[in-house]
Amino acid sequence: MNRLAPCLAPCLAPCLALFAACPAFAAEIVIQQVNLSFSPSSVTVNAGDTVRWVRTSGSHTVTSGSSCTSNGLFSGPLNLTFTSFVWVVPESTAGTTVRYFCSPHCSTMTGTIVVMPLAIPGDLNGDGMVNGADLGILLGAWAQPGPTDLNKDGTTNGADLGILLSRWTP
Ligand SMILES: [Ca+2]
Ligand SMILES: [Ca+2]
Ligand SMILES: [Cu+2]
Repeated sequence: MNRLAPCLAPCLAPCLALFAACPAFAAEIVIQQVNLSFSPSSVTVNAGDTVRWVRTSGSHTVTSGSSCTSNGLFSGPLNLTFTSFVWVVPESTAGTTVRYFCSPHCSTMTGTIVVMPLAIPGDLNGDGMVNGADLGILLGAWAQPGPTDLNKDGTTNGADLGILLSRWTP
């Protein structure tokens, strides 16, 4: 541990700088156009992720909306000139399902993007709200380590209760 110490400061500084730039650990999700379909046709992403559609043949579009009707969220060509299309998932879509289609083949060439809800500190059961259910989980794990130890000090105690209450869903 002591031998590592001299390395920690110089090593951590660039890491922390990177984390600041990308706090959500954004991922890139690749969807391929395969003949007259998108593959995979359904993906699950987080806000801040990048979705990249990649053309393999033909002339298509990537257009948000359903029933051949654009909803204006995104739209771009996927053809010989534009071989990929990129959409960065905005926070405004968190907790929703985004549907899209290819304009020329819109009756069958469709896909869905399930955007996970934003993580809320104190939402221990992941239902998007901080309420009595989460309080019960926290109290049930009192004086124990684990996910209820919200401030990561090694035990579940009053500090964690305070964090949970400060995030209480109105
Ligand atoms: Ca909850
Ligand atoms: Ca704690
Ligand atoms: Cu198409």
